[in-house]
Amino acid sequence: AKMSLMNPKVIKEKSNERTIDELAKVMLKHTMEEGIETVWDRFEMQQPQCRYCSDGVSCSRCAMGPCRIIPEHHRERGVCGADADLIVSRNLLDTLVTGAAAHSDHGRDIVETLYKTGTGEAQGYEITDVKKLEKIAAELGVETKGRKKEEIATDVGRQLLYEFGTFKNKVTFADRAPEQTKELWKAAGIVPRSVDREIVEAMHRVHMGVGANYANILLHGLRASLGDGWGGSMMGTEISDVLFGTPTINQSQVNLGVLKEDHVNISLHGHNPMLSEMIVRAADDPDMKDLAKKTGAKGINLVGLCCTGNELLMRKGVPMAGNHFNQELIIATGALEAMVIDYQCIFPSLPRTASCYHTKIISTSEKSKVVGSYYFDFHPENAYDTAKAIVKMAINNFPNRIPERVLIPGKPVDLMAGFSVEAIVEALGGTVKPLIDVIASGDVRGAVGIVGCNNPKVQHDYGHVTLAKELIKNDILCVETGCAAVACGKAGLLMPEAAFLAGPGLKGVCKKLGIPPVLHMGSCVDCSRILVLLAELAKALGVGIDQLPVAGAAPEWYSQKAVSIGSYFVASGVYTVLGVMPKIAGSDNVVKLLTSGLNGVVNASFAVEPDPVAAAELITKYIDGKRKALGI
Ligand code: XCC
Repeated sequence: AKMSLMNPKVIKEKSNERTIDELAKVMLKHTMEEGIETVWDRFEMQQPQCRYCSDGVSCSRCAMGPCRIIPEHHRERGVCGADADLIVSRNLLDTLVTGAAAHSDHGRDIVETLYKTGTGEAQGYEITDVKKLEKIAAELGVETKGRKKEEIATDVGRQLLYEFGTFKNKVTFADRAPEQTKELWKAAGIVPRSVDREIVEAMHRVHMGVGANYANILLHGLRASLGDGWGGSMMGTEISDVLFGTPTINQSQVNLGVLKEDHVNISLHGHNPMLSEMIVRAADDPDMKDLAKKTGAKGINLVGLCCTGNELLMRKGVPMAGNHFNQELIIATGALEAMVIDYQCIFPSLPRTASCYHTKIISTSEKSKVVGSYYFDFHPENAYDTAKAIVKMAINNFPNRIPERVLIPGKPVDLMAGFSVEAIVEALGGTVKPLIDVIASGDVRGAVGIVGCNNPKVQHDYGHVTLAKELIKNDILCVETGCAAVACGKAGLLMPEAAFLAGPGLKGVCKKLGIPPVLHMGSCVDCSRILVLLAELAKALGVGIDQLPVAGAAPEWYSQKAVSIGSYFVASGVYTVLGVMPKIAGSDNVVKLLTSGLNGVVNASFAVEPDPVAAAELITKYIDGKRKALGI
């Protein structure tokens, strides 16, 4: 029965306005008809959003407040005396290090898993990429000769865990940056000393009566972001590669159509592959396959969502159900037996959505217990057994599916993924030189990293897909991570055939190498792969990262993690264009510093441009300027 009181015409209009994902449109229409609330409905209900908070000039950090800056009413300072510049910069630093902490705590969980795999405490994990483990060991000064991989892993794990604290005062992977870039960091005083220290110091600085100079506060933000990008996130990426394998180019499928009507469908949602990889192994267990058949299903179908989905897609070719704003819609298909979550980007209201269906939400992290979910206490020590118990719960839920309520809205789209730096270099024949040659010849004008999320302030996927299409048209290669990559996957841009949309130079290069014009480089922590690629290109050319004809973009970002990513891009010398305005408009000084002042510090800055077509123009002009400066 149709529950909705909404007019069918309004429903149709809204589904078209909210997303460009064709299958999401079908599901949105369905949710509106059934009266199931989604992120777009909640966004509408929150309108109008507070102007003071939007501009960053409200402060509720201490008990003398809350305060707001309202110049027209002569409220120029908070009770403590902080002006708009200080309030905005403190709020921004807080946002940035929340993101840095999220990435880096994920990185630590992975490093700890490696350590416990080495000592034999972890259950079911293996060291898969020994070559990478040995390379990292050499960087850390860990002896490898004549030693077992488990011994090396224990020492590598321990050395990296030291880099979270204050004992070592060094983030080793930051040494991978070119000398010129490191010189800029030294001159600005933003060389990261450790992962956690910069985050904790940021929280100290935002306490009343500590940080009082907006520029000083923001510079520390850059340092903390470098500790994330070249530290916590890079550890997350590199050690996940060691444990689960470095991605190689593969083909898979994407969108809500990856669900299978006759299978037990399990979606893996969140970020950390230490859980999702183990579910993949458990679902392959013959006992589980037999059990699935006994319940009448043809098999078990694992699908990804958000970044843990990206991790599985990159390494295992596991099909991807969608990005951030597909998470409620997949439940509304009525075909999902379980959604297994770890942490980050998971709507706390998912159990409410699931209560309209048979779907079980299964939480697994003590950091992310969700009211209304089934909780499994997942740790490296009990990983395989717990993963099996989770898969079993999902299988046993298959008979509870109500066939009349199943709506799988269409067919999946093919995509190519797995473009780790190693895979890219291999596709190029063993060095980055061919890439430098085509950039020098002008066939490829430059490269842009498009990253980040979905945000109801932007039509779902429109920002990512439009920006990528405009850039490739201008012969600019796109590399992507996170929900941006999934958006472009759904739009068909991650297939070599999409080269017909590219300019003549890029089209030729794609055809020759058999690659798409938009390369999927992984999850959000894998933005660190983009840093490594940039460092290799800059070193091969003998320049700093800031001199390369490259840029970054986050057209639909929402997360604090995206603020950290944008900041470490800029701090590493990459001009970065945001599609959603951060909460800084209340301070002209902060806006000026971030959009131009930083050019005098790290030779790069931020820009904000909500229109992706205009953003592509800005970026193309910037890249042409960099080409000219290099004399190419
Ligand atoms: Fe989350 Fe990583 Fe943003 Fe997507 S891109 S909404 S952070 S899942 Ni990472």
